[in-house]
Amino acid sequence: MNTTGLNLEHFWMPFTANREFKAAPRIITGAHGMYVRNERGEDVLDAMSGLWCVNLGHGRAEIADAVHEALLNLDFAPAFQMGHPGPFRLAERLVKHLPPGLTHLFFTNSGSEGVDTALKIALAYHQIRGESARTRLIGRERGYHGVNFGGTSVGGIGRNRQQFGPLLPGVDHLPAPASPLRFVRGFPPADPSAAAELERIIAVHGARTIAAVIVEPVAGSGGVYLPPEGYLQRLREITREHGILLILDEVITGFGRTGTGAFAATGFGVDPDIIVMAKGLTNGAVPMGAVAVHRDIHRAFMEAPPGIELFHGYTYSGHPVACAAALAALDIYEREDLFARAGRVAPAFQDMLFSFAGKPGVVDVRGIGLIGAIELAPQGPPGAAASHAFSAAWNAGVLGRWTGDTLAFSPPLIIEQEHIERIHDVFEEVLAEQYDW
Ligand code: PXG
Ligand code: PLP
Repeated sequence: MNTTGLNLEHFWMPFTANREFKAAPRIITGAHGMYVRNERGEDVLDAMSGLWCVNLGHGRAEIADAVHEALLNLDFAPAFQMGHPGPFRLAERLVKHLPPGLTHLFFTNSGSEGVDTALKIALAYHQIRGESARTRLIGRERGYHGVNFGGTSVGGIGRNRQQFGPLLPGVDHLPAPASPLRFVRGFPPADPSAAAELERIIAVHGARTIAAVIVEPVAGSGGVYLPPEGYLQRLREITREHGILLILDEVITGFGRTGTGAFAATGFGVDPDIIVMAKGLTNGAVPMGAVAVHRDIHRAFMEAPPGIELFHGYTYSGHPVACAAALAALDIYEREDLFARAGRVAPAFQDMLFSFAGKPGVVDVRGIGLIGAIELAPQGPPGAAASHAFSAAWNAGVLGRWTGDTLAFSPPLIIEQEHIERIHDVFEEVLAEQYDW
């Protein structure tokens, strides 16, 4: 792809320091398999699955063909009061990978829309059951739930909230579980006080004012933090006891990322009322999100008086092209047995990440499955250390990701040993230079 003469001025880039970027751009011009291509036409190993989404690797011809065919056969169909086969087929296929009770799907165009949809379903569910006082929503510090108003409100990353005024009223945040230990592979040891905070919030407001608790099984964007042993199960017990819905935001952890099956919910042994997914659903090829709800929630809506059950939906809910991409992606996940494969390659990937433990400048390593993080000692202002390492790695041929002083990794599930070694070698070189090893 020729980028000569590319005018960088007019596109306002998301979550980007636009001025710094445009002074020293990093342009991706193509991608295939485990690699993206830089402006010079060189392959750069994608250790991030793009943005945690290209779980099958880039350039899957099957997805491209399915999208092409869908565009020619049915480019668009109205989603309200009309149907087409795509979302019915896709919903049926997804149910097979979800925890047993989650039997109905609502389609959106992104994780952010998925989160706001899930929150609205939770509020409406209580209302139709005559519990309209249940309006409070509870998120968690360090949580990321996208950027729409609901997700921003329950999100717990300060910088993502502070520009936008009062946000939704009636939102509380659980504290982020804090592990006293560093370099813990997998789940940190149990910390009963973390989930007990939910009981404190319930005592303050009264359970009958609380609609839902939303958490990521593994906090991704906030820096890859795993739940302590038993933490999610305890949140489940408390929410169930008090009639509060538990929403798991699996936008990152879904589709094999944690190496414990299709979703973290089943792998981690927690039984949510609602799961939000996106990203790996279409392998990132076409924007799409989805909200899976428990049959009891769905049934409550279907038992309401006749008429529209939920006053919510997007022009592009269940878009035929997105459905085609998702169905093709599911074919590949299943045929190549990639959810299981992620579990098999995970130990080698985690070995590689944890080989950095104890090196100067490395203050923590965290991870499970094919998600992980290396937290660096600050150098200058917050974020400077990890952004420097990220840029140096990009220049040396590996695409990672940084958030705060943490480097994040989330490679495609098709990763092989040679790629694991390449990630290791590049980051060893970069960090050795940066921290004078
Ligand atoms: N929930 C979670 C848990 C997410 O990780 C969203 C919702 C929102 O999805 P959309 O499709 O609206 O972006 C996400 C998205 C990063 C990064 O590197 C993370 C996300 C998106 C972009 C960058 O931290 N997560
Ligand atoms: N704004 C206006 C004026 C609209 O008519 C619509 C949809 O019809 C929207 C926003 C929402 O767009 P979407 O359904 O793509 O989310």
